[in-house]
Amino acid sequence: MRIDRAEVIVTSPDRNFVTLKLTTDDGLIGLGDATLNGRELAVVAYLHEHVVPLLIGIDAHKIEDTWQFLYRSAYWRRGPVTMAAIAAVDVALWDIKAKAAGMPLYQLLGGASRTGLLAYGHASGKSTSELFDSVRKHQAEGYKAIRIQTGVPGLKSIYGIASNATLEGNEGKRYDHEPAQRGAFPAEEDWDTRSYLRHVPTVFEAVRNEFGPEIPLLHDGHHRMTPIQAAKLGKSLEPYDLFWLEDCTPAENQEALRLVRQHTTTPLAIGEVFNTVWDYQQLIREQLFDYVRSAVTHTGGISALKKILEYAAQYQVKSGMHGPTDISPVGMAAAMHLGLAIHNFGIQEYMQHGEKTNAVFSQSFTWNDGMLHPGNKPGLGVELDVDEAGRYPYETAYLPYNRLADGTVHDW
Ligand code: CS2
Ligand code: MG
Repeated sequence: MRIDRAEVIVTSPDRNFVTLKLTTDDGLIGLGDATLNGRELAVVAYLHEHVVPLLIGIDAHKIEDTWQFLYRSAYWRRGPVTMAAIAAVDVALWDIKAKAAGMPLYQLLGGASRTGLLAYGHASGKSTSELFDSVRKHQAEGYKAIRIQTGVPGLKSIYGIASNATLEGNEGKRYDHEPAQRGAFPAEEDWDTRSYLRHVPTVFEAVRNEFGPEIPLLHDGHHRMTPIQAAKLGKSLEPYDLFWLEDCTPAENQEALRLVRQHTTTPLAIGEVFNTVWDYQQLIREQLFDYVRSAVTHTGGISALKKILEYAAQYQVKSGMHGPTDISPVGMAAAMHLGLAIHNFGIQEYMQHGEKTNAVFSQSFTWNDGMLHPGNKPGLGVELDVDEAGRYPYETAYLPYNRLADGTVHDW
């Protein structure tokens, strides 16, 4: 079974997605997600120019060998563009192998270790009452675990809160807090860490008072704090029993979490911007965190993320795979198959894709009572409608960025 055709499909139904489609000589199709939010075309070029020509004629069954060949023969290692491109090939080959076996992919990864995947959604609001409405809305949709992001007094627009978010204005519509906004330049947001640190614990107190002690609550610091500020936040949130505090410091510096860890028992999650096991080496070995945030899409695929998670398992670190809307339905399906199979599954992030996206990608997963399941179709269980995809050409889009009151650029 050899690779006969390799196509890179770019589509922008609700947002930009990059998909690799591999076809074998006996007609099996494999899909892989290569979407790198805000830098999509860099991965398209990497695939088009340097990977697709190498794939034609290879044995589609050789997943590990192809991974090692693409990683090592490039000489230049790691990095989000390279690893997203390799991920797309890896996932497409797993899709093909599982279809050839006539099995859902999780069966080839060891079989199901659980009946479904606990998923969390994103509640948010500029004010506490908007936030409460959003929590209730998520509970009504079945979510059993909820991320809490809130506006901060004095700041106009910040991460996790849609800038035009009013529930009234968006009734019935799920607003996407993760837009790489369509336009030729990144939108500017404002930031003030002291105001944030004062405000967030009061919000969690209010949420616990309203919704009780049971519901797992999460929060994303989105890389904005210094280690000592993060330590202070972790400590001040301890009474509210968070499931996790995510990306409390900029992720590049693994050592920063040592200091945070010394001061707080609030569980920590990090790694959505990481792309190899080396980004986690110290974190895992020293048990400086609790949840691996990497997505299959950005970490070299199922083969590579499975190895990271197996290493993490030896240190009681669990999975918390990234699942915003910029992970395509193909990337989400890969995450669900992997999450179902591994022993150390923690939780799966699940923001729902819009209707246009779901029309481009038909999917077999189920969402029942707060739990995800990838479904039992052979392969990943996702099909791409190329004609429908063709209706939505790529649109330039950038993630926002931050400035402090004096104009200094800050982490977003
Ligand atoms: C976020 C991401 O889901 C999350 O936890 O941090 O949505 C992130 O902002 C986007 O994926 C950036 O592309
Ligand atoms: Mg995050």
